[in-house]
Amino acid sequence: LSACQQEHATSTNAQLSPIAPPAISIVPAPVSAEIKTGQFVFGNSTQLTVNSEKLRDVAQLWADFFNVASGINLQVQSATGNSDEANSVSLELVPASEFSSSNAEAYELTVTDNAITVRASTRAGIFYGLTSLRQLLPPQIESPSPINSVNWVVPAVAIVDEPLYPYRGMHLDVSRHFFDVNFIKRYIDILAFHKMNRFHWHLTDDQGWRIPIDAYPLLTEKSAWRDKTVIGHTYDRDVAYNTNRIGGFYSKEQIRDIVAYAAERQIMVIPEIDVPGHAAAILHAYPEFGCIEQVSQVQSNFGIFEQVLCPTEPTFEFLRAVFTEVAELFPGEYLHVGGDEVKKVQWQQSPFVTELMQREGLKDYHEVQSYFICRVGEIVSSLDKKMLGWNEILDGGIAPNATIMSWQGVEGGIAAAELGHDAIMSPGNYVYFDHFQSRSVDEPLAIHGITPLSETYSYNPMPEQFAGTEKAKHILGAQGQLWTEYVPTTAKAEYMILPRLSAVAEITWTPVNKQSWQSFSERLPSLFARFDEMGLNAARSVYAITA
Ligand code: TNX
Repeated sequence: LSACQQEHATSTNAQLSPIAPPAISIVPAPVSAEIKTGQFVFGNSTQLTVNSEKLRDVAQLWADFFNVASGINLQVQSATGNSDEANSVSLELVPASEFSSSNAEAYELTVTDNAITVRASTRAGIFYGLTSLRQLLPPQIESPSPINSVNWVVPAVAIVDEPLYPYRGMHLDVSRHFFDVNFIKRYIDILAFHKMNRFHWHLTDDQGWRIPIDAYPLLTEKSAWRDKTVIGHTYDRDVAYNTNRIGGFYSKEQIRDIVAYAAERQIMVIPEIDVPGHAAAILHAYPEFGCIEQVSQVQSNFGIFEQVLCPTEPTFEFLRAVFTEVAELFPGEYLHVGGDEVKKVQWQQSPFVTELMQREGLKDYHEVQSYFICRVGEIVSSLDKKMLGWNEILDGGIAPNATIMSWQGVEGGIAAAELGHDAIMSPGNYVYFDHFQSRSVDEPLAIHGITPLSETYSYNPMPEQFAGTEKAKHILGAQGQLWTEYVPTTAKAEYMILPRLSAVAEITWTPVNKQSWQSFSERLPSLFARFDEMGLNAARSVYAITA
């Protein structure tokens, strides 16, 4: 290795040696936690009380979770008004004007020998307080079956906490490989465990369309599947499927179920319908929305393909129908329209596009892309949603009200904020989890380089020049990405996201001056113990010997 490579190798493979576990081990680390003497012991007489009926479902969700491993059947009860009821967990919804923080996701968690109290001005805050309480319990609380050998105790502590950013997201590509409802819920559980609040669901791409649209049934009938036998070298070459038709899709009922499941866990689901590129699956079903005559297959390979939607009126009517049905399924404020990696070749071959450019005064194909996205933006606005797109939608002029997801570095996010638009930071070299996690030869197949845990942890979503300025409010937060070209199984998906997702959770929640790689490393063993209990296949790459 050259000197420069060696430096890279050591700086990106921070080796960890065993260290004494900290007294409490919460990820993401709270704003402040004052450890006291004593402990709270859960038992059969422990009560879970709510001071407002609005908290009953949040409380019940936690009781259902707690009961599984502990076997203690916590009953949710209305508070009697006597707040020092012995051996009780009290959830208290407080009027915003009387609460210590104006952050809607803030909470306070106090544990004494006699009582646990969670206070917040919102249900989300209470949920996060309970999530911290979950992480104060022994790791075995995560077990899916009853454990008799553990005392369910929590150390006395006073925690005051709130997130740094309002957008703490994780993405999943279900087009390159399809993941079933059970796994999507498991994925949402992982986010919830980390107090993440946005799930970006990449539902369409060249390799498969996963959401039914009643007005255009062929999208799923034909394009939810790819034929393994069409092309020799496919993503699926290493997977022993017992079928040559690979793929699948979610029913509308399943989608509603997932959206509700996420909402109970304070997570907004953001659907992505990727246009005008990444359109091979669309054009397989409906070739008439392309610019040239072609037979488009649902792709089985990695790459950027030429298939692109043509900016004709029938195409926009199609997209209006699609986004209308999508908007009905997803109550969240955003619709993600993709916009990434658009090849312009088929536009260049189209007399229609030449004529459109003359008519609309579009100087080049970047402006055609901008025209396309602006038209989609009008559809999205008419549905009372905000448009979210990858940073390429800045090309040729950004559409009004668009929020940018900055993946090719941070420049797109910075440019958007400079223009007064919101941005979510998702730069490939820090938060793309299809990358390798270490230089070990044992790492499974990955793409696009190496992004070790320490590298993800080192990322600060706030561009330096914005810190403390008016522009800072446009940086909504950050998001980890899992693209699944080379992620055919759920075990591998878990391996790729864990524990790098945990690092994203911490850099978006914990104040920058409280973030510490040393402290995070000390909390890792407890995190791994919890993942093990959950049966999650987390990567231990951070301990890999790679010299
Ligand atoms: C680029 S990131 C893509 C995806 C690929 C990914 C692989 C983005 C907006 N587009 O289509 O899956 O690279 O890392």
